[in-house]
Amino acid sequence: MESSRIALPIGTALDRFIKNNQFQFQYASGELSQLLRDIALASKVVNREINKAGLIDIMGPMGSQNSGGEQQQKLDVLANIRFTRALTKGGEACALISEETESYVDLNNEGRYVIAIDPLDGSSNIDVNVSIGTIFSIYRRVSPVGQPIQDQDILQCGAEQVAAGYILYGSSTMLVYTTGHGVNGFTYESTLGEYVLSHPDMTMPERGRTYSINEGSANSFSSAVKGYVQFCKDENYTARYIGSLVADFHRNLLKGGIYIYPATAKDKKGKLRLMYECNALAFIAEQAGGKATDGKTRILEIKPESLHERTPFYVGSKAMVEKAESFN
Ligand code: AHM
Ligand code: MG
Repeated sequence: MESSRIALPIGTALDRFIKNNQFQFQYASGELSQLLRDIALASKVVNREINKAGLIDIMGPMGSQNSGGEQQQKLDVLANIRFTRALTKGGEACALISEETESYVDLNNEGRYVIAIDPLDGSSNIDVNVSIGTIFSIYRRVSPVGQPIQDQDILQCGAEQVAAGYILYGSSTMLVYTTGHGVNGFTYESTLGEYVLSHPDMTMPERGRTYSINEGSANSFSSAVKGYVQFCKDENYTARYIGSLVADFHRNLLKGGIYIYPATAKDKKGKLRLMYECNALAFIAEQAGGKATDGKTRILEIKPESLHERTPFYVGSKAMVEKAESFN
């Protein structure tokens, strides 16, 4: 993994870090840097709103449904508005794919980037003060700038991502991202209003002793998944399942572990969305030395056929993902 030209110390502000590492990006135009800043800014606004949840009327169901027919929470909708607004004003993005909207949003034909985002992931945890997250992927558009957006711009493989990241609204708020040159984590310092470098060059342990899977659905797992879960128990692994993908992923990134959302008898492709949940985390996992597959195929090589496509998801420490795959 390449490190930055000048290794910046812990405590460096995100803006400075982005600027310092801009040279690594093959299109060193500053637009990607601006996009990352736009996303970071919107996340600060979302963070403020999450922290107010309970005090004002922003908790609970919205009374509407998202692209997957799931109940939208008020904060889901609010977060979607915040990110959409920041990316629209920024001008660098030509299209936005979001969990919250049925089709993509056409932003600005002059923009060079396509963004896929889950503005607020972990819906079931929003109302109960448990960690939630934002997940984003950034792609270069394929069609010429100035032309209307085409399918080839939208339905790109995860391997085409130029940057990806997540924000974890947890015991502290963190932004973790990669531009394909390693993974760096920033903690939000609320008194300064800045993300500061707290986790430089993050790497995922080769193996760990934690497995994360919703065992409540065990009756509908395949015999391969049941077999792997039994293996984890035989090895006395620890079970940890928050039910917020970003939080479960982040723990495994730091400490080693595996997260699985498998196909089930009811959901043949699992629950998670390829384009705005799995691809970003797969990119980060690989950049940190981990692995992400659908149980067989590398996530980043799956060619999406539709915006809200689902995929089984195995992600985490490389040796653990490979062990889980060996049961298939
Ligand atoms: P969401 O997009 O509706 O929030 O669903 C995604 C979430 C993930 O964060 C989490 O890992 C998973 O759904 C939990 O699902 P389940 O309750 O079925 O285990
Ligand atoms: Mg989600």
